[in-house]
Amino acid sequence: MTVHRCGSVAIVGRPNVGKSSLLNALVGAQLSITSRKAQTTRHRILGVRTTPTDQILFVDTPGIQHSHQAALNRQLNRAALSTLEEVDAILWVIEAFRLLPEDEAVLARLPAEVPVVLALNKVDLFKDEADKAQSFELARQLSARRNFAAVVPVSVKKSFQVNVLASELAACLPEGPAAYEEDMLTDRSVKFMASEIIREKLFRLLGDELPYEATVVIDRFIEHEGQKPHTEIDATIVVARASQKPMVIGEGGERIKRIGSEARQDIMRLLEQPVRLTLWVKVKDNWADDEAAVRSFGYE
Ligand SMILES: Nc1nc2c(ncn2[C@@H]2O[C@H](COP(=O)(O)OP(=O)(O)OP(=O)(O)O)[C@@H](O)[C@H]2O)c(=O)[nH]1
Ligand SMILES: [Mg+2]
Repeated sequence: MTVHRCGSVAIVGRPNVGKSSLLNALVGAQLSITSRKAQTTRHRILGVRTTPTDQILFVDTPGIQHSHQAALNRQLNRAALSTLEEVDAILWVIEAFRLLPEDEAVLARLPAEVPVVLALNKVDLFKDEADKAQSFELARQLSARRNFAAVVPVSVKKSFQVNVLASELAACLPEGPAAYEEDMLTDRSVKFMASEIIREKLFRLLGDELPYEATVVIDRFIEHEGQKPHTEIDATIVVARASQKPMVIGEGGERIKRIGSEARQDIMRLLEQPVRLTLWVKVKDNWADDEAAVRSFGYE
């Protein structure tokens, strides 16, 4: 008889290595937003993967980083690091082709007593055999420094070895029954998911122009039932400085319109009903530096 396993896995790594992309691939749903910008993830996101033999409770975390010392950053690091002590296993993600000082800092913080699976992500970016050999050498050197439960090269982009990674992680978990219903994917509310989708569009459409402190607050979220069910959402994009407001709005309001229409499409898909979305832009001076403001936006 095969055993059933269930437990939690924290996904950690420096910013931008593909942690949230990997979570979405492992769970098979867009639960955690992703973008080219570092520090896209700001909250712990739970994603549940259920198979007949196991259930893995993945916790996506903000990228651990040390270059900025603003209050927002301290909160993000705290969120990521405190998760490490509470889980049954850790998935440490790096880019397959390089190890930066920030990766080293993460390695140094992995608790000794928790099993760690190392994922070498983005192997689709290898240009030739030499790149591959270099990555193999990197994996060998890291394995000499820490006894990993497994080392798995993966590519989220090419869907390469994502299932192999899941099996390796499941093998690290304790025996036990499933903690959640089979169809449960996350513990986050639809309201939270809606605000995250808007933030993703903001990050993706403004790219490097927008400082990373921008955030989204849902002011109103009303689910109308009856003959024509639909959801009405008012949301405010909060930027740190007055000069950032025109960037978000764009010429003739073209930017904010695009953010709104792309976000609305995704939220409609999530809620499976029509959505009316109204966006506002507000300036809040230096909120990323202010502990009280960071807390009031829900980053704890
Ligand atoms: N080429 C390639 N790009 C990838 C792969 N996985 C993720 N990416 C890209 O890497 C970027 C960062 O991905 P995220 O999933 O947001 O990274 P993250 O580690 O969650 O980043 P933070 O939340 O900022 O810490 C995005 O542009 C992804 O599309 C992959 O397998 N191959
Ligand atoms: Mg992320």
